[in-house]
Amino acid sequence: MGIFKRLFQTKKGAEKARKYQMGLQNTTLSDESLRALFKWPIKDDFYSELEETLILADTGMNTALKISDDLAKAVKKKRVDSTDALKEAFVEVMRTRYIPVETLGNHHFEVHFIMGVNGVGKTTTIGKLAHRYLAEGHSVMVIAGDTFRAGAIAQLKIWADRTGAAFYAKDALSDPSSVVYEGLEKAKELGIDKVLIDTAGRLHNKQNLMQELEKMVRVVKRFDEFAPHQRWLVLDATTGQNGMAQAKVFHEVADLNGIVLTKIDGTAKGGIIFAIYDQFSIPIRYVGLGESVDDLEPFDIESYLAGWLGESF
Ligand SMILES: Nc1nc2c(ncn2[C@@H]2O[C@H](COP(=O)(O)OP(=O)(O)O)[C@@H](O)[C@H]2O)c(=O)[nH]1
Ligand SMILES: [Mg+2]
Repeated sequence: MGIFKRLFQTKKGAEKARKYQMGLQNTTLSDESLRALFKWPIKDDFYSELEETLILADTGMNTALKISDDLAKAVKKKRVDSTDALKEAFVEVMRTRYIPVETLGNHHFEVHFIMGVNGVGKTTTIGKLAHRYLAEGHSVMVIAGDTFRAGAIAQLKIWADRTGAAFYAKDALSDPSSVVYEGLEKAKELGIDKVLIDTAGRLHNKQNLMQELEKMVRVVKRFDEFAPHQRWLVLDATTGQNGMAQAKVFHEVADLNGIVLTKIDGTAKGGIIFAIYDQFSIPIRYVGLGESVDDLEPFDIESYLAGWLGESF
């Protein structure tokens, strides 16, 4: 039985992987690249071709070299002698490199800052997350901390209505920190346990961004010294290498502890998340696979790589 078939044997695993596969249909590297490359016995120039292919998938050079080195070592060490064992070694290398061993805290009251430049999918991701958390039995409030455009507030309201999440906003151009303060007061009053805060993504002025976010952080700490618990950067997979610059700025400003990679239902491969992990150790939390409410899946490296390799199972 092939490695991916084996991995997705359980029904739940298979459903999840199929969802990725559908979302990644356009992403799948074409036959000339990864899929064709992963054949035993490997070609003489296998590792340099792998590096090129990974670079085309937006991992950047350093990360491509690291992955390729790790795989070469694993192939030797594990005495790989079949196509399937080769794929398995690749999955294992990627899992080891990019999935941190974490003990996630169990928070009663969990505040999320959802950050990123304009248009990456912050508001949409908040809607999808609200839907997911509500389905898991949590109570959820979304707060319109992006007060820069009235349209952004209205868009968040639509997601709140659609999902049934509680909603807090003030007028456009209100001070985001005061919106957050009042929103959190309301959330406490209602006994909400997951708060999702939408933020403005005006990256062109780093000083402003920093001041605004720092002020918001001070405000949430009045409610919980460990807040904001989740400081996630939303990245648009189609941005490619520019994602690295975005991660750098937001990490400096907000000490990120999660990445959400959106729009991998397009043609982009999203390899930038691995480059970002290599550089800043920020784990990948979720991937956006489309525009509707349930097109958000927890990041699952096996499913992701199955999509990359165009594997069926
Ligand atoms: N195809 C696709 N589109 C997405 C995804 N996430 C967001 N979008 C779209 O990207 C556009 C910008 O999203 P929005 O949430 O307004 O971005 P924001 O400016 O960061 O809040 C909208 O048209 C969304 O429907 C995704 O995972 N896949
Ligand atoms: Mg928005």
